[in-house]
Amino acid sequence: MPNLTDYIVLKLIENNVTNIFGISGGSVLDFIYSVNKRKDTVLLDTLFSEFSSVYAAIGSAQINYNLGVAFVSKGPGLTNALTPITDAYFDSIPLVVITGHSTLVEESNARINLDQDINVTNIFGPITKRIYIIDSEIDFELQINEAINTAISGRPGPVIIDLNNELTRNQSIQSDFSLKACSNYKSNYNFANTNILIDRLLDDLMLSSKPIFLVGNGLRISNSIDLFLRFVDNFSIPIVSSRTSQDLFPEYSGYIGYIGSRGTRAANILMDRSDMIIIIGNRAMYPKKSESYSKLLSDKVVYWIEYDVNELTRDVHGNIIKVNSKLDYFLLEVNNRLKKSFNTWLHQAKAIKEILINEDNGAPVNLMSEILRFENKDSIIVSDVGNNELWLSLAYQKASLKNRLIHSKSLSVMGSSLAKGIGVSIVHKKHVICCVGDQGLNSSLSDLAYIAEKRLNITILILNNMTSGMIKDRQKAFGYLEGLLVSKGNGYVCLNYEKICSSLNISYFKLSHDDFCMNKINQSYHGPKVIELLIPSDISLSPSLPGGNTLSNQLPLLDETIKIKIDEIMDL
Ligand SMILES: Cc1ncc(C[n+]2csc(CCOP(=O)(O)OP(=O)(O)O)c2C)c(N)n1
Repeated sequence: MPNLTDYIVLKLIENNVTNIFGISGGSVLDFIYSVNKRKDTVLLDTLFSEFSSVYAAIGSAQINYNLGVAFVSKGPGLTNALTPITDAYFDSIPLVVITGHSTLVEESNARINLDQDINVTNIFGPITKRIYIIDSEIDFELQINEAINTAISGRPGPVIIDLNNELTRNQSIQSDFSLKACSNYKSNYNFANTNILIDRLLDDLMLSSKPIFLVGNGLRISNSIDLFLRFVDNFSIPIVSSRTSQDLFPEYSGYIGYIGSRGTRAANILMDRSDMIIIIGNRAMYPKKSESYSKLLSDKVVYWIEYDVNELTRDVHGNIIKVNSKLDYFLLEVNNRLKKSFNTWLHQAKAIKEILINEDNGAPVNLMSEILRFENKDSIIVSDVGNNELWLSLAYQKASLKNRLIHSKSLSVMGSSLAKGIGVSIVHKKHVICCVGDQGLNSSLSDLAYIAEKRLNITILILNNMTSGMIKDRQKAFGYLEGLLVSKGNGYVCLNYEKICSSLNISYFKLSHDDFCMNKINQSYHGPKVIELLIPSDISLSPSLPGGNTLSNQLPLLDETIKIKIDEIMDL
């Protein structure tokens, strides 16, 4: 009969987990050896840090919409995992992190109660859906089932399973696999007022002539993309998204682009010109202090459809009407009851997108879009953080790519893309492109070494502007001109990636931002590859939005002839 950790592995396999990532330690040995017994079905991988291992598990979860699993040792192993666990919590990624303990760290006023250990609940409580500290075999199966169920159901997120080592060491405690009923995770969903508000929204839609959907990744998390697309065709309502959700439905012609201060012109202008906004699967996190967003929202009817009641407690702009509803329920209601179509407005939106398609580009976006097009159509693209991610978004839009694009969203962790890419590559087996800035790469060199050592089919596209570009831009905006700690000669260290690649036996190609010689790159190469794109340090981001400008007025301002064309389209 299987022992307790064997039982956990069985449950993970039942949930289609094929790869588990982590760093070994005394407190998780029983679990690891149980996984190894099932290596026909589920494999262990150990990256060079807990940070990277848990990010690999996150990547594996994001690509398959499946449960990600990681193991870390107690104490420092767990604290090293704090950033990726927080990331999974913010971005609703289903994740189980297994750890262990021999003695529980008590609460006291003392600074430390036990060497090499922490009070897990105090530190991780606020950034997990739940922590399961398992100290007894009574209800063990029930707790494991509930833990997995909690991670994947409702609004997904991370849970920690902290196993008592005496319990898992004791091989005589076994599970009979009588699959005890899972206790269902209780969602925060509550129907109060939902129907009244949907009635009101439908009334407002009848009065509206230019409604727009603003969507976000919640559509993906709730598995509602197809449903949404099916209905949206009936509604004829144009769609814009948050930047990090730009890959939700690249094939759909009614998708205009992503909004924001660094958003695409067409999406921003359409938002400005709309008279009603329906926010769906998106967190509506507009800074209350932002003049631009206040101007945008103040003359419109705005509904925010959100599943998680806790999310709705956030203080938002006064115009936003909060509707607590499941997305599928909301979409079905609107689909069944809306007796109006917005075809003219949808045509106007598409025409505006058409004439603005080339307004958001420039160096290095044009070359990036060529490189991305040149690489495999099926590649999964993983983004890092910094100016490079904003260029990547523009390049993705310019090249009309349809690839899956994984962004670092709410927590925006610099240097997380390579580890996530490793998780995607190992689980998904497809070619991965990790797009990263030089500072981001410097902080994930151990992941580069791992990719090289494992000969993973990953291309690393380095946007090397020899500076921490986003922070340098911020310094300038604050009036600090020196480039302290962010540019060469000012404390910032630039590495020679060509030499690093050569020593790691990674295929290496260099292009400068005005060098469109794509045939320098060995396209068919299967294995670790670096493309270093050299970008002058002083190229800054475009378009931008100075504080207070309406979203339509990004800089550089549009040519008068284009503005006139937009007005003509809107008058049709
Ligand atoms: C772990 C972490 N540390 C610091 C930051 C703050 N940060 C955001 S962007 C950035 C600069 C990134 O520089 P680089 O990777 O060279 O990209 P670039 O902006 O030049 O494209 C920093 C330090 C962060 N997001 N995450």
